[in-house]
Amino acid sequence: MKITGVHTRVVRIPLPRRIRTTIHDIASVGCVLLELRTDQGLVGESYVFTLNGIRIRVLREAVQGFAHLVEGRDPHCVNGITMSMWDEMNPVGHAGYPVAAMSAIDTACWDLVGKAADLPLHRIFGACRNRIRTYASGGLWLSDPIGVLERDAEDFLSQGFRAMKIRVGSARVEDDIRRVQAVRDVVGPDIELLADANQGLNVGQAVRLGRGLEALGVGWLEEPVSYLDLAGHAAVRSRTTIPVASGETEYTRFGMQRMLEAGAVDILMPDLQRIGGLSEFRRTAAIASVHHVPVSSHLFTEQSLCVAASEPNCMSVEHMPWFGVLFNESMSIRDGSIEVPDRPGLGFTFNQDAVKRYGDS
Ligand code: SMN
Ligand code: MG
Repeated sequence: MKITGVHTRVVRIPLPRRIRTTIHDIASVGCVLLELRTDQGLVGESYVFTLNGIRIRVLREAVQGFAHLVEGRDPHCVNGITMSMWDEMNPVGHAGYPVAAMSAIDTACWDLVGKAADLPLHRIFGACRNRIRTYASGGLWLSDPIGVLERDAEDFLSQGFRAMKIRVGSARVEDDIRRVQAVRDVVGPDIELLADANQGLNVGQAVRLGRGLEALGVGWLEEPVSYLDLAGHAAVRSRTTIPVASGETEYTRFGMQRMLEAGAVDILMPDLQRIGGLSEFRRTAAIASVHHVPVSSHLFTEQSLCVAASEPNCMSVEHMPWFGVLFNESMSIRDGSIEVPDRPGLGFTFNQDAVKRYGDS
């Protein structure tokens, strides 16, 4: 099988409401949808995105810019293809747009490998489960008043979730505690609550908040401080007993390795786009396993199910509903878990009506 064309389209998906975290202000997501076409008629699909569609044309160009390393090659040689991209991006560095572009191509190659074999990717990788625990992440925003938090929490329960994540990082720690307490009151003691500070705190604040959250049975404190402050992460870990989750902002297995070696995390959170694709995600899970650290995927819910179902130390996937409108297939959530689809490849294909509807170019 040979890849004959690298095709990209841009879509912009508006969010149900504008949201804020400590560092984000988001009204929409802009996606570059990638199609790798082949001489066999099979199409490999993947996407990468930017918040609010910022510099989306740069991202598209980054993907298209690798076309000459992809066209004419067999997607089964995915390691060879990613090696050439890795070498070529060396002058600009192994982070940012080039890694995102590599991620899109690597993931779409794997989609083709699965489709060519008529097998779901988790079975090609070596399956270890067919359901994976998830938590609801598309709500409980820092910009929401308590009434909205309470309504979101109820909605999540009615959708079948048994875990959910709230964004924290209010100006006063007491306000965060009150907000988490309000959600705890709605969901009761048996639902897992997680908290994400999006790097908005310093170590002292994070320690105070972490101790308060522990008392409310919160399962992890995510990105308590800057992702660059590995010593700060480690300090929060040593001064609290709440597990620290982080990793979404780092790039490639080398970035993950630095976090692990610094003792920065209890839970590692690779993001498919920033890690560099499914190949690099699998390597990262293996490296984390050497450190006895579990992995929980960041965003890219549909695309991460295959690794979550084949990497033994993957404990959960984040459920973000933003991108679901792009696909013909939807995820089934029951009793707090997502069923891993048995369809070939990634198991999710772009819905052409949605692509047209949200099309930006
Ligand atoms: C997050 C992701 C995307 C937008 C805002 C916040 C967050 C997460 O860090 O973990 O989902
Ligand atoms: Mg996060």
